[in-house]
Amino acid sequence: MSLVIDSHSHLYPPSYMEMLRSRTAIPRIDEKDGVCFFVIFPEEEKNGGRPVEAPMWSIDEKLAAMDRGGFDHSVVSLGNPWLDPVTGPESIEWARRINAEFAALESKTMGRVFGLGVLPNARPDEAATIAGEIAKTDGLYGIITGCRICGLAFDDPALEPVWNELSETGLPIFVHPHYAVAIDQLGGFGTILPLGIGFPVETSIAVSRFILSGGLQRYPGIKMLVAHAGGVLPYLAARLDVSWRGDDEAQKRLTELPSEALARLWLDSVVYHRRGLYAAADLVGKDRMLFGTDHPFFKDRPADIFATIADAFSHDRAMLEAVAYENAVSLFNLPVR
Ligand code: 5CU
Repeated sequence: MSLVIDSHSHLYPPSYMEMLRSRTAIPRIDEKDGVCFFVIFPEEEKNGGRPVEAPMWSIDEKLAAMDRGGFDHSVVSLGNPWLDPVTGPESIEWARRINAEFAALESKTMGRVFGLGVLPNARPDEAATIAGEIAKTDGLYGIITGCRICGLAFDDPALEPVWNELSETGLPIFVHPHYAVAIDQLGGFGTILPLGIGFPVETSIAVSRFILSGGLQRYPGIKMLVAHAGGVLPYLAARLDVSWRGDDEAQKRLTELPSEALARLWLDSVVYHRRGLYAAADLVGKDRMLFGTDHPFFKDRPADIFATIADAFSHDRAMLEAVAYENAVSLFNLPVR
């Protein structure tokens, strides 16, 4: 393999960790007997949270994990729930601060780590302004967002300034879950059901709402990368098509099959098994899948995560190279030879 790029990798910079430490509501960091605990999900409120570990915040630990996995580069983004806990002008200030920190990662790591920016939890026109600033910032290669922007669902007409800016600038947007869905039905097993089922369904709903509103048709310049191999979309795309065919109103908003629009997304490879990888590759094709690890979450050894894709695509060298690095270079326009 010429190169390997991990396109799904998170970091909580120390400034953000400080902000979590100052909070009493979730998301927050609690300290008990000198140990810090990360409490960002409702389930963690009940079980006391997870110990804060250096890979969550340390760029040196990130580089060490990349070395262990054999990854040349990573595209690193702020972890969930991003700037959701701060609103208005405070959120704008945080967005500029965090974006400057992520922009500096490339030079700090001698070009191994490339940063994504974040949008503030503010008014859509303000978020659009920050998106424009990110597009002009050296060292930032896209943005990460949750499944709502400025608290709004992706099909909300108020978000048009944001979509317009992303389409005009061609700044890639990485869509990632945090809140899960049907959370009242997912309790009782720690974070297994929220993370295992609620997360991918949350992402799938957000992206489907954007597609069904005709968003990708109105804004053809939008480059949307979807976390966790597109959630349940690779499996359910044909079902969306069947439902769309039976709805005249839906066909006015979106004038192509949902699966045709879905095929213009980019998906990461964070699905952990070959059947999932094949379904994702079948939906978007060879040029739109990107290798990712989700570091620092889950404890699978990074090299094993890459081995899963290497094994799944061992019969197709061109596909493996595309997923391992070529697609990341072209989607994010990374300065990698
Ligand atoms: O699976 C994931 O993506 C995550 C995540 O993003 N954040 C987290 O706390 N656990 C798992």
